[in-house]
Amino acid sequence: MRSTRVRTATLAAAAALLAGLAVAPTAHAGTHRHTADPTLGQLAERTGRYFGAAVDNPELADTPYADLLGKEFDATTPGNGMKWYATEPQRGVFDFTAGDEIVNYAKAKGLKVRGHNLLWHQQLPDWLTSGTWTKDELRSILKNHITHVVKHYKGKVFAWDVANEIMNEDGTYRENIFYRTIGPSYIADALRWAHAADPKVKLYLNDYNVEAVGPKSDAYYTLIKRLKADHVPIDGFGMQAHLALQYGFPDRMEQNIQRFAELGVDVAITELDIRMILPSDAAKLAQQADWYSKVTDACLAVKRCVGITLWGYSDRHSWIPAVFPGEGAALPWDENLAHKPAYDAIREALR
Ligand code: 9MR
Repeated sequence: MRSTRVRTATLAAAAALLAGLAVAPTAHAGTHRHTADPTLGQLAERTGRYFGAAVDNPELADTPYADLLGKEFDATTPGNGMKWYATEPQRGVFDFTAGDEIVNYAKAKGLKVRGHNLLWHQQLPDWLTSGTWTKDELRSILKNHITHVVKHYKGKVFAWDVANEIMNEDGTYRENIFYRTIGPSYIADALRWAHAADPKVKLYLNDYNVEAVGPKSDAYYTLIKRLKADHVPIDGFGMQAHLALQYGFPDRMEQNIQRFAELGVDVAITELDIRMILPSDAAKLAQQADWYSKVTDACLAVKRCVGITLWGYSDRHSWIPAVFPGEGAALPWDENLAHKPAYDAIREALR
């Protein structure tokens, strides 16, 4: 796969030279790219994939940031705008303001949208977490939520993270409110309800620390295999890929992507960022660049790896410093929206 791409690129360059055309230089300083250079989105499209970046609603007011996101990428994910606390703040009362704002922005910029997410143990509304529910009540609450949200975004999102972060590190089920009250059947039910509301949208399970082969990804492998055998609608597995230099590159990532593809589901890299212990320096930025290209290569090596989404794209807006004090610098653009080495590394990998 790799050597084919390299060969194709070499042939294209040779053909361009024979035709007397100048081959555009590939190195870029800052954000000043030659206007004819393809964007990350365009480079990914040439491989049949997308390259996206998540965006949170307040960031849309940062005009230079939102403009660059709209130019460079061909897909986006709302960082928070479609989560349960935002979409159903009171029981049975739906509010699509935040999600719609992102969908409208994406439409104006020509980006496609990944829906994120229909159920998660975090960012649930208080009415849901503080209530005491019977199994039947919670099933009906979950069904109603999924049905309303998926119907509202029908035709507007191409995929949904239906169930987010439902496994523990050791591969056991996370004891979230749905598991505790309903049992593990809530997962298949959620997928079936989402499919009933929009039969065309791609339905994913999504989690972090599943990029390597290990107990957590094994649990998803077993679960998806069983869901498939039971004819439950499941289309994809999302690897968030919140990586950190100090923990090492995920073991056998390409093989891991490949084994899910062989189960008959798509794989997407859904929330990629690669943090480091601050301050950053040239060596860490070089290692980060190498990792960004390794993740891109791993996705490109598997036909069913359909796209990559960064969790934001610049260190100006990133969830990391607030959650991991002393860590950050995780994205391919810096606070001033200038390219870091990771940016060129991703371009090279996509070519
Ligand atoms: O980026 C999101 C941040 O703004 C929120 O405060 C946070 C709440 O936990 O969620 C962040 O996004 C998460 C995503 O929805 C699921 N995977 C982990 C992401 C980073 O925490």
